[in-house]
Amino acid sequence: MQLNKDQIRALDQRQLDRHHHNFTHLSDRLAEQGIGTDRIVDDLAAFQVAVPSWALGAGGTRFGRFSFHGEPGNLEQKIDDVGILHALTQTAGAISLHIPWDTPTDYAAVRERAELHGLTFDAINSNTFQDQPDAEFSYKHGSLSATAEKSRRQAIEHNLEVIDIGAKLGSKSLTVWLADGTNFPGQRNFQRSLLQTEDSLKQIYAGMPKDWKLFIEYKPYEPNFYSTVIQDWGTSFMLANACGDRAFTLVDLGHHLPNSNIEQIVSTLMLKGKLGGFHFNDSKYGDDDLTVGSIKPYALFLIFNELVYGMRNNPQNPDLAWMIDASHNIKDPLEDLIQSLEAIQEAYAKALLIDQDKLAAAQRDHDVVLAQEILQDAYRTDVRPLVQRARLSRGGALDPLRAYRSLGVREELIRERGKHTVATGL
Ligand code: AFD
Ligand code: MN
Ligand code: MN
Repeated sequence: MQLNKDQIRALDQRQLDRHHHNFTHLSDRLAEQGIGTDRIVDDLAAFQVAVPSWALGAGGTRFGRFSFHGEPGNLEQKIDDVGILHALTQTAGAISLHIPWDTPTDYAAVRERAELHGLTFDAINSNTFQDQPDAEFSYKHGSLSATAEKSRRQAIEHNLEVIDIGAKLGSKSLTVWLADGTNFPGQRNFQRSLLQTEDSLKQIYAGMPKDWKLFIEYKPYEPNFYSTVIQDWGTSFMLANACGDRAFTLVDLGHHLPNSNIEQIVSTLMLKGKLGGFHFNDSKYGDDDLTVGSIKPYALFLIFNELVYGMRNNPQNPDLAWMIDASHNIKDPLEDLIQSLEAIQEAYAKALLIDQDKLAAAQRDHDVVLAQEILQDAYRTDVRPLVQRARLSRGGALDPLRAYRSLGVREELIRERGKHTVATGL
């Protein structure tokens, strides 16, 4: 299924006057504060987020999975789903694949399909947290950190193969999320695990094409509950430094212990030129993978404030790879992703409203109250007309969720694919 711009434009026709009215009202108000909207709208329109291939079906928990009808049953259909998201939101211009779940059979066909939807292939992900049916050696006791040399070798080879697959599709980066760790004290030697991991990552790094980047994710617990080898940003940062200039830390919003100051982590990494990518989601307790902005929208805004600051002031940090990493147990995955994309755009728009010069002056004057007012004034602004204008400028829908429903997208997908297809993924 593919949506075209005429369908979307026709649908929006009746809402256009209202949008123009709201936009003019907001830009007049912002103009009074000396804030121009043109640049903000351009920045928003240029902002593209990759959608993970593993978030297009129903997720699940260890207790069960409630299937969602019309799920994509193969890679081509996953690309179609992201194409639908991109047509509506104009901010999902890339897909992030996970191997072996998404190993292509026909590369030319897969590339062509992506081009048709205007999509590129973002960071590609390896999987050494599951044993594959045809695997010779098990990851039960670790993969890149494994004491067993054969498991470790197999995990390194897998990552090298993933790089080859990504290169054929035009990806330019590899994301490694390492589940390795232990469940009980004494189970393994911490130092040995870390050294093995560093050595494995260096071998993977050496196998990347020279224009590729390596992103190293961290996470404090799960699936292991006593220790995780790459447990925090410091460990990831240390490993990225050990690998080289093209290795970076990847921040996943759900991979922190409760109440961690993620915006400060972002700020430190950008100062050091080592923030490579971002996985957006939201969380109440742990790696909950909930819809972006559904639990802590103010924290998301504060994170974007640091991202905007870093993008303006830290040329030592490369352009970031923006990705969503969420999972959907009870929502239509595409609706959930539309909500996530909207929340990301809103938080970014609000951060762009912050008057950085005024904030710096308030900080210099130790005017704590004014500094808070500056942040919260931006946060309280309803920026939706700006986000809508950015979408409109690229041919997207004024209200993507409403468009998705009135175009009957899910119904059409069920008609095409049937009720019982199951997407591979988490
Ligand atoms: C799991 C991990 C991590 C990773 C994703 C894909 O927690 O977030 O990015 O799998 O490998 O969700
Ligand atoms: Mn992640
Ligand atoms: Mn996660």
